[in-house]
Amino acid sequence: MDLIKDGWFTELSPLWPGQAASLEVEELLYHKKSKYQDVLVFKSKQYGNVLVLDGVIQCSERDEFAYQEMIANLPLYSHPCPKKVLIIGGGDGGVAREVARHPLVESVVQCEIDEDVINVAKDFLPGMAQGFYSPKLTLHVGDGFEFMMANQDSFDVIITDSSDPIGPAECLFQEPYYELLKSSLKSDGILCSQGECQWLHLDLIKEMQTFCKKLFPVVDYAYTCVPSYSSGQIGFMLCSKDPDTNFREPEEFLSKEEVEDMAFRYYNSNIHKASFVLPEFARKVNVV
Ligand code: SPD
Repeated sequence: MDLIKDGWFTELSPLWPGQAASLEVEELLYHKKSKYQDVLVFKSKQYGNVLVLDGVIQCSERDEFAYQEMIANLPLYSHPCPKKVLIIGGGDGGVAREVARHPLVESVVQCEIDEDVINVAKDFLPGMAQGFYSPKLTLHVGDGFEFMMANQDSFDVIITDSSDPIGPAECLFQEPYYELLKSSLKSDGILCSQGECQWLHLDLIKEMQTFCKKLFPVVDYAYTCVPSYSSGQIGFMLCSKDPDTNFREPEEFLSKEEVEDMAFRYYNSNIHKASFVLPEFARKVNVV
């Protein structure tokens, strides 16, 4: 299938039947099959460089911060002392960039299976790939399941920055994966995972919340707005092993000056709190 036709990239997927968004392409920068997936990078007319895996947009330079700041900082600011963090996936480096600059984080381990994505990000998405150069980061190219099985009771926070639940990432949206996340977290650990879109995947979100509730005393769901993602929105599943966690009240409320010092472009403490308030159509079918 031609991903780029007549100068436009169109994002077609069975995950959003009957709809597709397009971005106008200025230049094709990279297109190859890695060992795991089809990897495409193009320079768009309005969204900067765009990374596409198996035909689905993963990030654009224009709006990536709305995703990376939220998936990283919602769990980090919900934990009293997030010293040791594991990132599963996140091959573009944007989540590592966000986690590494949190003042309380001492070490970050990232486990990404596809080395080609890491290299493509270093070449074409330097603003995101800066995460890979943090002295706090240890990068492990390999399978997240195997890594966590070998590293039990180890992390304060685990972030899963995955692609969508079709193909290689499907298992990351299922109960056995969450059981493994639980056993890799310390006794008061917190996880935050890419949690799909309320407009597209409410049934999946509800199913995930149901098994998460069996595993964790505290489960919640937040979302952010990302124009380049299908339906413009994406959510996060958050779970804590500590029954006293309240995701809706950040451990630290940042002043305007602190937000400016951190150079956040999306995250602040009010949006942290507000991101858990769901529209009625979603709230009423969710179990949290
Ligand atoms: N529908 C697209 C979901 C992509 C989620 N992962 C994004 C990776 C950004 N670091």
